[in-house]
Amino acid sequence: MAEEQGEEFHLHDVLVTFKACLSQDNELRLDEYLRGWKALIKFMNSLGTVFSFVSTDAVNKIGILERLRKQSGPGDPGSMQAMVWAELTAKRVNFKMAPSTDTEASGTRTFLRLHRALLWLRLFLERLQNSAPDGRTSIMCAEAYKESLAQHHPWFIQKVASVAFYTLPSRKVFFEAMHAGTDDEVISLLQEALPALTMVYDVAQKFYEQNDLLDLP
Ligand code: 1PX
Repeated sequence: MAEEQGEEFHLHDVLVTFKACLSQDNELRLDEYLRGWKALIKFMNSLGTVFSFVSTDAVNKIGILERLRKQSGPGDPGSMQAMVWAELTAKRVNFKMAPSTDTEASGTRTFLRLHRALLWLRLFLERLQNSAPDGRTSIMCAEAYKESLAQHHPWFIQKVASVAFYTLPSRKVFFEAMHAGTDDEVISLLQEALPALTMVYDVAQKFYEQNDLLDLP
């Protein structure tokens, strides 16, 4: 389990947490997954308030999943797969309509929103890792967004997001904010973090695909 170091974001914490997400038989541990997301939000918040509309939604979704975790019984294995099966069995997953309140939202559709965002993160970090010192984070972020989350967002959110990307700090500031040492050290940590993120993403993607859950409203 990652011991978070004070209030500062450390890229290493995220790596450790996402590495701990999968059990040997590929059960995705929700508590670790949510801990990883919380560290990422901490990072995003350290970049400034322009991103508050993004972090408010992500924090809200983490909150929904945490509440469901607290409500689960003592025999619950705490995995994403167990949560989804339990909700499908109890007919708690709405295949037709988006929830009108947070309490109505199933864990299954809420997890899917974070899962889609994890693809954005993966594509963004891949670009960051391969970028030249003068690479523009706003472009990397926008390209990654276009290939992932944008496909699920309505037009006006896409517009707001595309404006917000221009306010992103430079690659240099980004690297410093990760608190992982020199540029080369940040890059080698990213090289280690990406396969861990990818494994977590792939396990969830396959599970949602096999169970026809990728388009939940
Ligand atoms: C080491 C680098 C770390 C960078 C960490 C950044 C963390 C990013 C977290 C992004 C979380 C986004 C969650 C979005 C979930 C979502 O798609 N929600 C929408 C749909 O929800 P609904 O319940 O209605 O079906 C909702 O409409 C969301 C709106 C908020 C806008 C989302 C714009 C996403 C842009 C992502 C890029 C973030 C750039 C941060 C750079 C650090």
